[in-house]
Amino acid sequence: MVSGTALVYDEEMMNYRLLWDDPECAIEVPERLSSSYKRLQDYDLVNRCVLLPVREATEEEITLVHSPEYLDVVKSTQTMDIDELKKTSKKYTAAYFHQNSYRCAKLSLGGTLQLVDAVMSGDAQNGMALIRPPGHHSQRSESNGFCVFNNVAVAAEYAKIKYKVQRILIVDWDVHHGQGIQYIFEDDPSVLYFSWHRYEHGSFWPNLSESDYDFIGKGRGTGFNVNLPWNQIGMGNADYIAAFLHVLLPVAFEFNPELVLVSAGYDSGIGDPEGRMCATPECFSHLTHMLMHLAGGKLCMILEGGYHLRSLSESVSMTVRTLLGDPVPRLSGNMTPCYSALESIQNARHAHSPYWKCLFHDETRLVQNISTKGLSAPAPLHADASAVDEFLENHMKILHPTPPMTTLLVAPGEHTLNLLAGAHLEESTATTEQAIHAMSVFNQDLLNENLLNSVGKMLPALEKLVNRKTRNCITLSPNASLSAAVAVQQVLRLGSERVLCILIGDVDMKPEITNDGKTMCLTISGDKMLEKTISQFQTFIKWKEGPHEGNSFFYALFRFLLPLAYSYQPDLITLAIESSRSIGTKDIALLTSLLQGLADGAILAIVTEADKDVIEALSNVLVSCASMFFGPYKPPAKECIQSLTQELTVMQTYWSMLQCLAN
Ligand code: X5A
Ligand code: ZN
Repeated sequence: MVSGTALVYDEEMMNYRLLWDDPECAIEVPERLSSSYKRLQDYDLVNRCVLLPVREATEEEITLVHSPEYLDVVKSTQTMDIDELKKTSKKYTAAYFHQNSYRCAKLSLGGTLQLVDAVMSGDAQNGMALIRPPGHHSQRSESNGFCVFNNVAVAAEYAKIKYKVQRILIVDWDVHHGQGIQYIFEDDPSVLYFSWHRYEHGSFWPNLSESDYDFIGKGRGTGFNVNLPWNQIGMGNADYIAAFLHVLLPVAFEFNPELVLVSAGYDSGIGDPEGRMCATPECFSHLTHMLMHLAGGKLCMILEGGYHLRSLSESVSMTVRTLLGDPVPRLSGNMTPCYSALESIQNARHAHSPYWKCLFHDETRLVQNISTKGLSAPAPLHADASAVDEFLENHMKILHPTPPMTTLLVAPGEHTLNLLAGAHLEESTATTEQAIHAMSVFNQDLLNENLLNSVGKMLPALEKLVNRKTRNCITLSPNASLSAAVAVQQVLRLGSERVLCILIGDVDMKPEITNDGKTMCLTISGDKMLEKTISQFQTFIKWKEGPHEGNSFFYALFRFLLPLAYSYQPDLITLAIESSRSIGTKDIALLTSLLQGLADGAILAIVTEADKDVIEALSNVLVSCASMFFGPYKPPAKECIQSLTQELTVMQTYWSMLQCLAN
């Protein structure tokens, strides 16, 4: 199995800077690199990565994207004096050259290609390149927006040629539109480009009409360019997560890339003077975690912008930490996307609905009158600069520390434990009296010795889970849903405040749902369901995979299950999988893995003892965070969509992350 996170860094890329007075370019400083690297060291993350040296990109590599004439211009800056450098810079927009620019741009691009080589060859699972100059604004024959060579665009062409990759996803989470990448791939269906960016109806740099949601690509590339313009500043965690769940991820899973490149700019993070957005460093953990589920985990992060040094370095650290497999921290703040964000999401979904099956199931329509149009001043931000600095200074301290063990296994009796290498076996057990007591409110007809044993073993494990002695827990039980019902009751007693309980299959027993919001219960079953949603804390969907191991489940995942979970913000998740389950092992693995973005990864998975496939799938996900491959998208059965739509209609009035329409 491929493992390891690569890190590309070389302080030589600090050897160029702006030599004259230019307020627009002054923010792009060498310290962007050193402060990010320093923070990675502080968090002891550098030691855990495989360090890759940079190299110079060759002329042949540079001209995969750039014209030889432009290469000559950049080359010629090596020997220029200040006046000539200034004059050359002024030929372009928001660009500056230094005598070392050419050398650093070659290292920046070469470093990016080193990362692609490591990930494509299997030397590393994923990685990050800390480089400058950035790349996503640079065009075939033009420097632009501090960018000299288009690192990510060249990397995509390079991967296509060297590794015969047929589908590459580029995710540009920098706050500026990477128009350079868009121009290079606008007619190319082998590269899906997604970018969100501060836009404000075109009043924000680079002020292009082709940055709007209705530019969707050209010719054969139509549908393969996804723009999500933000028309207001102040976008935060909820807006970014909603954008991923409702726009990027469904399309990306349907596209089914073989490699994911991220134009990882952090000017979209809190405190940045360019972006003026509000997303906290933890948000980048979530974005990273979600992308780790594509392309068998082949994920390359390539630094672009990011101008608030503290925010940049914290967000870079959260990204690398997540690539390494550490638990994803919980998001702070209210999980309600703002109205303007919803409008942008609605329009992007509508613009792409003819091209992607996953968007076609829903009703989509354009926003009639965009609410922010005609506004002269942007909405004011709530947080002032010193509050932001204080927040960034302290955010790591308020995160839960990483639990000492990853997985605790509760397995009564003899079991094929080799499936769960790396898990710790729960040794202690509660007394029979304690087990009987814990089960006293449940149906006594279902009680038997096996079940008592299993529950007795589970009780001490629950304490460790609630007290974060273990990140997650896998429990084998003769009756998964009954064990789940007992577990929910117990963890509430132990101090959990919001427990999300997911039941898969036909279940005997449900946890008791009180309307105090302390529990939310979600059932996925293949049968026609008699029950209808009666409360915002209880929901049922019918979902059934066809005869072939299908790949339709991610529709339910992104359209319903994850938005619901992100709205509810559980502090613990119980997952019970009955052998009567109607969804495949890959579906369960993907669901479980993505749920690790919630509740600091505190998941209790309860599986029927006989279900070897699920036990193995869960252990891959929960113990060793293995990467996964999914086939092409197969649209779900009509009745599944129907059942989901019916539940959505009710639930979205309570849980705002479910909404895809602003009006
Ligand atoms: C890479 C990047 C921003 C250029 C802004 C010019 N460039 N106003 O973030
Ligand atoms: Zn930027």
